[in-house]
Amino acid sequence: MAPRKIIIDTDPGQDDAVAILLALASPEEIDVLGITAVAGNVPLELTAKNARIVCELAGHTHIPVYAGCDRPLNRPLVTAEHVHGKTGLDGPVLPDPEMPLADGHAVDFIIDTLRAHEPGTVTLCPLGPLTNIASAFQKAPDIVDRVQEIVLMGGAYFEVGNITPAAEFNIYVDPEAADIVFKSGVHVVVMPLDVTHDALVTKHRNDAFRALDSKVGHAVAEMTDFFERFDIEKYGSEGAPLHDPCVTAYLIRPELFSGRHINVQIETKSELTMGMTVADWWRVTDHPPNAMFIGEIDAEGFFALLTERLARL
Ligand SMILES: [Ca+2]
Repeated sequence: MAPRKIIIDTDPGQDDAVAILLALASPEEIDVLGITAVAGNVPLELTAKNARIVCELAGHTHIPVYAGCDRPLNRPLVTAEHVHGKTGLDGPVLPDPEMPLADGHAVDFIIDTLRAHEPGTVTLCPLGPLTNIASAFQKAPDIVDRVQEIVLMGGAYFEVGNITPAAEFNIYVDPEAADIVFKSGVHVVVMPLDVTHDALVTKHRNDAFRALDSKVGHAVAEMTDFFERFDIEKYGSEGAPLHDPCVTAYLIRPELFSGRHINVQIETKSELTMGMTVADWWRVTDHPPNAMFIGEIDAEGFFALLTERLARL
């Protein structure tokens, strides 16, 4: 089978970095057409820089990286330096990128790419707030039907929230954008906290990254070392959840994941529960399904895949 063509929309972020590395290490399954940066974990200037740092770390300097929206559709930006550090990629010492940003706006790249390819052949992989994707859908409604699928990290049902008691960070930062995406009619595969909180980098798993004894292996080990401190303090878990790599792992080995095809809606009105992903897990309404909401991951298989692929870089 030909590799699946994707655009990675991202706000790196240590876990975004690992998601990108996994994609770039997997050319049999994934063809990365481009990377679009969005404001999220840290401001746009840093996410656009970090995306290029990651491409250079992987030795894939030919991948075009575009800067996109620097703030949510209609609210101020909320960032997460408390998790990811001041740079967004705290942990390893990595050189500033030499590769330039690609010319043009990320939103136009998304639009042009979807128009240039056969309908149903390009998948969007958002790993941050959905601002770029929603902006593209608003600016060029003709592209919506051309999207093969959206596979995203965001939301939560049983785990509820990580930035507020009710909301997961990516959705909370730009709930209006998320609302547009979930109502777009494009089939969405959702990797919520319910799943990513089972993808924990335990000491044993982090040692496996370090044991690769490569530039990439050490960098990934140091990145997870850094943001693990936050999660261990907060949740008392045995390691940091690797949220975003669940998206790229799904494209390679969907059988590692299982979920339910259900209706998912986004809260955009209530201040108390703003950005909540209201997932009809128990199918108590007759709202039509719009998403495959993932509930379980084979964590051992996931980390085996990740370690095996990172070894190639
Ligand atoms: Ca992210």
